Amino acid sequence: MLIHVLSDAKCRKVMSYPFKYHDYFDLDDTLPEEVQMARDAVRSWVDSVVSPVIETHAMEATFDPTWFSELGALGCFGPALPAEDGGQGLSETAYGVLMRELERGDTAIRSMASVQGSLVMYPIASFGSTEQKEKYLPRLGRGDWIGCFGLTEPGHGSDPGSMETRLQKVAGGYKLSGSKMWITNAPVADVAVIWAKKEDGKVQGVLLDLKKEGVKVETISGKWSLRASVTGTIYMDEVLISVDDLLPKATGLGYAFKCLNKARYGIAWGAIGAAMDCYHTALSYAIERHQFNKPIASFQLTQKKLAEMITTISQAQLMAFRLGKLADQGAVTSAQISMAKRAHVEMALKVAREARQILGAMGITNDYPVMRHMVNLETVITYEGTHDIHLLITGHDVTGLPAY
Ligand code: TGC
Ligand code: FAD
Repeated sequence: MLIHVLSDAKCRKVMSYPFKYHDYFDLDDTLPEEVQMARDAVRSWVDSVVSPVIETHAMEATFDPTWFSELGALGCFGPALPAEDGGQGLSETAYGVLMRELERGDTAIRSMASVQGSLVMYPIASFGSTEQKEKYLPRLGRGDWIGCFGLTEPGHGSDPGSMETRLQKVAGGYKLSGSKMWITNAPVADVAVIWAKKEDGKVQGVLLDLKKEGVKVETISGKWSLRASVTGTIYMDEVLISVDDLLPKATGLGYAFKCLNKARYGIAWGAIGAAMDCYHTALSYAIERHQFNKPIASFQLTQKKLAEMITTISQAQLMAFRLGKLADQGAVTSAQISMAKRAHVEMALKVAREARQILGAMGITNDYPVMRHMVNLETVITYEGTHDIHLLITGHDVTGLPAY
């Protein structure tokens, strides 16, 4: 049943619809009880802790650092990793559902979890030594330490294989030199997973303590998007690296891409959360807002927008649940993940733009979450592989011919 308690068009906090209205095919009912409980805990945290303050944080380009430990306590960092690796031992589907819930709040929150869990904990758990796992994973899982992932460079984004960051062999280890740009959380991180080329031309994953001599981190300012997330540039000037800091099983660019598969999978689910929040807001507003003495929801053109929004959201939800099933069976391909990441981010952006129109002038304000989601999604359509790169990955997969 819809709940209509909205007295002031500017007050979104009182708008409340049962979740069923965003889950048209009752897909969440198919989740095991433990996953529904984890989802409810994260949803409740987002609604009570994030949503009341996120507009202010986004306007001021800040975030609450206590969110890291709270996300850790909620099990949002690597939920599908085994408990001994700092995770929760949940399914890949559960991981996706939690990312969807976080991104209902804000992309920045989901990004915190994506980077920590999929881009830092996952490579340590999968390619790290026993000592590295023991040192980092419990702390990262709890959110006591913050990690970041450095693949992109100022001159090399879509083409990380041309990276210039170098690992040079010296007595007692290696010297690491180069720079990594657009690195989520770098300014607040303790450790970075850095991808660098060795003298033999092979790409190597390295664990870099960001307090080491020779490391400098600068915050990137002036972002119109992902404003509640901090992004930085990491400069490395002949930083001494011990052999023990190399991820022993991460030699080859493909290992960096394996991490991206995990994070892109989370984005494929997360973008749906942003779309659901925009749809929810637009539906509530359209029913309450009157023009020509009628709710604007009674006009066919508004209904077309709303009906198409929930149709495309439902299509994405169905694809995400199938993707989750394949991931749980260990059968998902990186090309399937690319297709879902691309399609769902595009869907979410379209939903956000339509929702913004339904809200009229109010749609451009921070009284509603729509414009914030919309500008966040402009980052999501670019990071973790741009919209066009994912199209080319699908093209490569179906033709066997790379067009990069
Ligand atoms: P290519 O020659 O095709 O491949 C090199 C090696 O990697 C293997 N490989 C993969 N392995 C696993 N999963 C994948 N998705 C893989 N893609 C490729 C490949 O088999 C090969 O292995 P081997 O053993 O034969 O050497 O590589 P390429 O250099 O031609 O590049 C292809 C392309 C364009 C698809 C790739 O470079 C790409 O995906 N570019 C996009 C870069 C990107 O996504 N960067 C993301 C940076 S991290 C980020 O944005 C974090 S945002 C964090 C947040 O949420 O806040
Ligand atoms: P470019 O590669 O320069 O691309 C520019 C345009 O050219 C795009 O439209 C692209 O699709 C197109 N293009 C490029 N090559 C081709 C081609 N072969 N065919 C057709 N078109 C092509 N990176 C990290 O390593 N770690 C992070 O934590 C991280 N966080 C980020 C956070 C934010 C807020 C942002 C905005 C980015 C982040 N990134 C991170 C970087 C992100 O992954 C890159 O921005 C992305 O991979 C694209 O690289 P680029 O920006 O250099 O664009």
